[in-house]
Amino acid sequence: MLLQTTTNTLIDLSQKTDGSQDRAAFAKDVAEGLSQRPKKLSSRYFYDANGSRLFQQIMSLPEYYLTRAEYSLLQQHRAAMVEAFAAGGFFHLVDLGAGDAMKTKLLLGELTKKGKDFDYVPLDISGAAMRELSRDLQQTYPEIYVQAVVAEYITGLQWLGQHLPKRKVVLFLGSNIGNFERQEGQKFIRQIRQHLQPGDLFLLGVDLTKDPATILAAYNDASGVTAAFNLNLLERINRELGGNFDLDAFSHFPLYDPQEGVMHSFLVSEREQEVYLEATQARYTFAAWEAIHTESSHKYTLQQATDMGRTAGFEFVTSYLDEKGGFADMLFKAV
Ligand code: AVJ
Repeated sequence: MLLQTTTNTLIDLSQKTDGSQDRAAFAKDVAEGLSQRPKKLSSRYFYDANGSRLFQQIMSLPEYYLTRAEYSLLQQHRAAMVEAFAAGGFFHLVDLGAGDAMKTKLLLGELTKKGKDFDYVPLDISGAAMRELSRDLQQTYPEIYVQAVVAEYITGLQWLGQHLPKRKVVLFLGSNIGNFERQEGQKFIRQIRQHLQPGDLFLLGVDLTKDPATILAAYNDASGVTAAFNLNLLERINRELGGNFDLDAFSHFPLYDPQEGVMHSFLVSEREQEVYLEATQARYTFAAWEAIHTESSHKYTLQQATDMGRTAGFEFVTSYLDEKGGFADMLFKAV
């Protein structure tokens, strides 16, 4: 077979040129969240350079089963998945929140090995990650045409609805759906569906409900990496918004609600204190033991996830599970 090399492209749809717009939006969100009772901060701000590095460490923690479970289910089912994807001929493989594409590479390898006709469209908010991935894939898979897109999910979805003319297979892996509140998650999957055509495929990675102790441990690791990941949010506020959070006076507190199937993370103020932010020129007060809600990670039953796909305008095709039955990649087809 002749090895065709391609020149990868990178499309940057993030608006900022100097980060000023980003910082203003961040400041506004933080000010609003810290003025509410109960206080909250959004988990979308975890991922600065330091937070992304800490998340990489989380993925290899012994307690954090999610990444390993999805990796092993992809290893086990990649041949079947690839046949399902490629059944209709050429397709755009869209990877929402691709990051370093550690798991997607299993599929890229299989698709290439089987000589399937596709191109790869990783989408991520991190420009650095997309440049790195594009370079990396140019080396490892020179025959795959990679169009990396730097954008927020919604902007990216609009772009691909308009610019990718052929059949699409959209991946949303890693239980990233878990960070949406249930209604928001439902809305997001409907938005994905709105940018697809009947017959397009959608693969959704969901962490399934299981022993609460297993779930809690995954967000409360013995080595304290998850605590550092959570606290990094305050460090980022200090650095980017001129805050004076005393990191020693806040602690990571995880809580799993087995009835709602949701893992909550908090940062608890260990004493009464005041924090000042230069960006908003305002003070925020904390009572002793007052908490900031920083993250929800929703767990789903297979039935709940199937219903969510159907409600959004998909037909359920099949679920691929890991050996322990704790994690599923669910395949849907747009109707
Ligand atoms: C990236 C959203 C899948 O909720 O499991 C890991 C983020 N937070 N440990 C998750 C996270 C704390 C993770 N997701």
